[in-house]
Amino acid sequence: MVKIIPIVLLLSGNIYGQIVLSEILSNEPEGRVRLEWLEVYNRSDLPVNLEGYILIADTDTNYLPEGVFIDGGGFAVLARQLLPDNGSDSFEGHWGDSSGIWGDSPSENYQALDINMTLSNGGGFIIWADSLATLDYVSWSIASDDGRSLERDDLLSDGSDWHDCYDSYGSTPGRVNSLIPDEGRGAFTASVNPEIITPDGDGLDDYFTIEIVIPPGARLNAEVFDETGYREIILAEESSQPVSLIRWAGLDDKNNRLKPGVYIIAFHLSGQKDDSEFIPVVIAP
Ligand SMILES: [Ca+2]
Ligand SMILES: [Ca+2]
Repeated sequence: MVKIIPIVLLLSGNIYGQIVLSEILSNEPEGRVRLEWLEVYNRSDLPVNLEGYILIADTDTNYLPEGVFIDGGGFAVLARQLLPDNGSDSFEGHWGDSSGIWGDSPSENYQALDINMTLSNGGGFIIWADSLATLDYVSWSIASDDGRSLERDDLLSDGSDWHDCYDSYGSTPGRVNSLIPDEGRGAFTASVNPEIITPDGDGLDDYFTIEIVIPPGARLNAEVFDETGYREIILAEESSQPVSLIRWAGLDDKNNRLKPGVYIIAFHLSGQKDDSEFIPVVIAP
């Protein structure tokens, strides 16, 4: 009797090691509850079946269900509460279109499923495994900013570091993670271009372009003072945007054009980092 080797079954099995943990949101936005989630990434070119994988989050162990495939190069979100339950908060309600159904809008174009887990803000760990071995592991011991995720620096590197999300939305579920700015991890930089403006409406040097990078979790105040120390305008107040671009045309807080002269733009950082920077600028006649 000829023995038939089930090659097809072998090919359709899991490709272990291709799925990595890519993002974690443990500190829910605005003090809400049940909104924790984590994201995994398929770094192979082929669809991967999640069946057979095991997720351990602190004391909760989950065996991933049958029938869920992640496309090659695709993401999946494992959410504590994917869909609303009797009007409860849900991942779909916060990061989707709030229809109560997952997958019915362009913002829901990736796999998402419910998982049994509670992620502590201030510290915890997640293990991604199969029945044979731990495949990936991440832990955290400092609470991130409200609603700000932790992201893997490099999806293709096994031992990658992680960083607080730099995206202005605070997280990037189902899509590529935010990049650490060129200025570097934890950097605080402010630059103004040009340093002299001629706000006469000729389209040339009519406004300052102010670029600011702050560490995720910090708060920025940016104010403009005249030479006597009088505050003319607030350009940013308690802003938590890690990367921001402000255009200022030399107007005060009542929208009046400031008289020609030297002004100081003061940047103050608070929260996760305290720091200040002062940049003199000139409004020419
Ligand atoms: Ca929906
Ligand atoms: Ca992401």
